[in-house]
Amino acid sequence: MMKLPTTPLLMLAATLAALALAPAQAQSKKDPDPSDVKYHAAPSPLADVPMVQSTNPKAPPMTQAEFDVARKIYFERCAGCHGVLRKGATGKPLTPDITLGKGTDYLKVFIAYGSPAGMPNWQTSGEMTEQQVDLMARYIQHEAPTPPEFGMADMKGTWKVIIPPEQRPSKKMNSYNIENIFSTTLRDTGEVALIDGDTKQIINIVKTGYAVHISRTSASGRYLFVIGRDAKINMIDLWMEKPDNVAEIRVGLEARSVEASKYKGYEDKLVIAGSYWPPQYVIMKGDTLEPLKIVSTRGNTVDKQEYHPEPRVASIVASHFRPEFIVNVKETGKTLMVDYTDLNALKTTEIGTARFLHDGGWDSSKRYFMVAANQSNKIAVVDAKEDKLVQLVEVSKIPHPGRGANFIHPKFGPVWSTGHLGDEAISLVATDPVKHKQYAFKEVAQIKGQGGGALFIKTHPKSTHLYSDTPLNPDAAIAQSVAVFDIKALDKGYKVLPIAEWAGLKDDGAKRVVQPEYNKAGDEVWFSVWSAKNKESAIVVVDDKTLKLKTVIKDPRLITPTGKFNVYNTQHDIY
Ligand code: DHE
Repeated sequence: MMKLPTTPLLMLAATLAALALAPAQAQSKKDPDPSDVKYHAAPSPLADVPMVQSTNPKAPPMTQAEFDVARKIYFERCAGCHGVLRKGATGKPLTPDITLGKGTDYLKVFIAYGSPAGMPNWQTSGEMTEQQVDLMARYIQHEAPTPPEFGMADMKGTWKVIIPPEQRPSKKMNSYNIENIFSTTLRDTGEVALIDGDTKQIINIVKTGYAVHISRTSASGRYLFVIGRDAKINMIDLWMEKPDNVAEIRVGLEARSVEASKYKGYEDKLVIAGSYWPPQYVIMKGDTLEPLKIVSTRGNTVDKQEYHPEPRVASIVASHFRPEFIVNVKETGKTLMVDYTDLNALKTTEIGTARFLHDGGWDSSKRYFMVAANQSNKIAVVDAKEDKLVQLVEVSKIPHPGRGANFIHPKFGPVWSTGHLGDEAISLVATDPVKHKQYAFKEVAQIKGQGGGALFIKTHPKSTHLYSDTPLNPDAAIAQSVAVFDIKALDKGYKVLPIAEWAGLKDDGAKRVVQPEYNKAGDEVWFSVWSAKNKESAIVVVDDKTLKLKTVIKDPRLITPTGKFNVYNTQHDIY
């Protein structure tokens, strides 16, 4: 049984916190959503990085051992929302100038009981003990320890060319249809599974970084680049008899994004990766990952023009219109158009968009990049031809598109769509400024999905279906199924496909259904059924025409599958 606070102050504050959590206190569009908070509260690899203890004499004392335990908990549970330096990110700032004034008792209540503004109830949910809550309340009154920087020497120290370019095959040495391979994230094992999209067999399980995040391809489709949360990049050559790693490097201590140059004349020439810590991006050679240029993203926010010491690099895409990478900087709300023609005289167009940039994708013409500023409830539309901001489109609560989904709407013409973490809305944003000028870059319609907790939405130019997952919805039935719409009759609502049930898993894991991904032909859709590391997971393949189950891929090696990246669709930005 959970012990309740005993001091009168704690009891009063607990009552207030409990009252504040009552349903009558409706959440505003601005409040963080609980499912979003859990989503950001994933462990950071910085938990195991040694840091210097910096004590504040005014704060309650802590021993070095206590400080180390608290620091680990902070990076495992809190840094995703409050930031590495506790200056605030999607969560509130927790620097001593703020926390010391509140005092230990007050802070303990907030940590234990949470708040209506989205702070999880760490103690009453059983995720932290009373002692741990006390430790954290004291810890956040001391100065935040700073993790080390990660510069060129550190990168070069981790850089390995496993097979040099001249020793690699000069032609494809296998009989796989490599354009239909799915690079599948095995989140908790630090691996990707390369799955043959034609035979549904696993080609290889490749060792990568910790808690792999995404895979992207080189412009030619020959190389795959996989980035782990620990900022390790693995470069996989799909021409090898058995595709495997040919180079690797660490570009920081924590990261999420990687991309390769796609502009004509620069195919397979350069790779870029963006880090959460240190806040920077690095441009590398496309055939070896040799680091060439590191650029810090520290700077001033777009709105209040205040200095932010850790603006993380979120999504990155390669422009098809210019020799540029489009780098989205989260906390400052800036989209950087990085011209890679001369790395020594780097030209960057800095576009002020909106704070909390996260994920996004191209419109169907690949001229406009649509990026979600998730806590700002906006989609920023960036014109990659003119290098300017076209529009900030107000959408619903916490848009989360993945790369989004493009289709032709009977009235509004080409639209790009996104689901939301915070509610059931699916927003359609019109993207044709020529033939449908009156609608262009407006939210022209909202349709209703199954509920909040949506992460990814997908369709394909050859399909008439639109799929929306909801893996973070608190209702298990919703988290374990997907909604599918007929694009030609959106007003008719959706059909529910019971994907997790179709997987027929032997135990009662979380079975969250996550990230629809099409095969190359655009006639089947793959879903991950994501359970804990010690439970069975699977990949369910649906026939896109009939919406019937086609195959279930099960294998003891398919542990915690999440994102899947079809080589052809990723290479050509088809979604
Ligand atoms: Fe992601 C994309 C960051 C949690 C699966 N994720 C992205 C991108 C960013 C990001 C910046 C865009 C990369 C790009 O396009 O260049 N993700 C984060 C986080 O900061 C967050 C919220 C918390 C964390 O600690 O990492 C987070 N992400 C998750 C998950 O929990 C997911 C569901 C499961 C997992 O594998 O960890 C997850 N994120 C994904 C996937 C994509 C992604 C599958 C790519 C989607 C695509 O279709 O391109």
